[in-house]
Amino acid sequence: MSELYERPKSILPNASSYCPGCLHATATKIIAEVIDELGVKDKAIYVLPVGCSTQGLVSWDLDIIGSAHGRAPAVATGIKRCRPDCLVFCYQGDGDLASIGLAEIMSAANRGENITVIYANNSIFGMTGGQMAPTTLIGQKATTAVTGRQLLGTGYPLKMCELIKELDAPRLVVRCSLRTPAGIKKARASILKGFKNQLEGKGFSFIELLTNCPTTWHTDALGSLDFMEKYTEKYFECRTFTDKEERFGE
Ligand SMILES: Cc1ncc(C[n+]2csc(CCOP(=O)(O)OP(=O)(O)O)c2C)c(N)n1
Ligand code: SF4
Ligand SMILES: [Mg+2]
Repeated sequence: MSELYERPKSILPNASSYCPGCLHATATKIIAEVIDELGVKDKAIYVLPVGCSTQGLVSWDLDIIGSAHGRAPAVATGIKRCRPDCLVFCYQGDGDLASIGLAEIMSAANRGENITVIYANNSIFGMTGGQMAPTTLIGQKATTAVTGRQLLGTGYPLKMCELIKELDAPRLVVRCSLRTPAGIKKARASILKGFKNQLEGKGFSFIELLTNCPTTWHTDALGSLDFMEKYTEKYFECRTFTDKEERFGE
């Protein structure tokens, strides 16, 4: 094993407790790889949200601070303003960021805070057992939408990149899918760019990662990848929405 794979320094040797096939684990790994590549392990601070991404607590060998549900961008704002030398990032799910935390993410993005937000969109409240999220697809089943989400009464699934790209302040707004190796490579490069933007003082970066939840989607790992290809990626377009080189405010 060790000949084939070297564990990133920013990852703890603990076994991950994500469900089998969960792409949160892939995101955890590439974020750690990027932190290693930039050599910023000792000054990285992860702002912990609520949801399955809290597994970062036992996965990353980083400084970590908890925040109330959805409030991670506000907490990250405070930390970054006090400790501008640190790399401050959020890794939030769609229930956390696009539902209860919608005000915090939009406000932090609009202020052009010099932080990096990585957003794992699996179109469901995973940790709590599969309730409908703002991102749940039309027709997708959830415990609170047993026959599938209906347009009338719940509206369209929220597209966070498309909302945030309308603001003038963000420097980077990009959506990638972790379904394929090419998508993972693009996601890794985007996270690297988002962290570099922060280290160079450029301002707010938002990287959305399309992920899965085999457990609450009631499928196996491969079935969840099929679902992503057939449905998730058809609705949530993977592309770069904003990529500005200049610093916000200059
Ligand atoms: C104030 C508050 N409301 C509700 C909850 C319950 N809760 C825990 S995780 C979660 C949803 C997380 O979903 P998401 O952000 O999509 O993350 P995922 O688990 O899907 O990765 C909710 C509603 C809570 N912990 N605190
Ligand atoms: S419940 Fe879903 S999102 Fe959470 S660890 Fe399991 S598969 Fe991943
Ligand atoms: Mg989710």
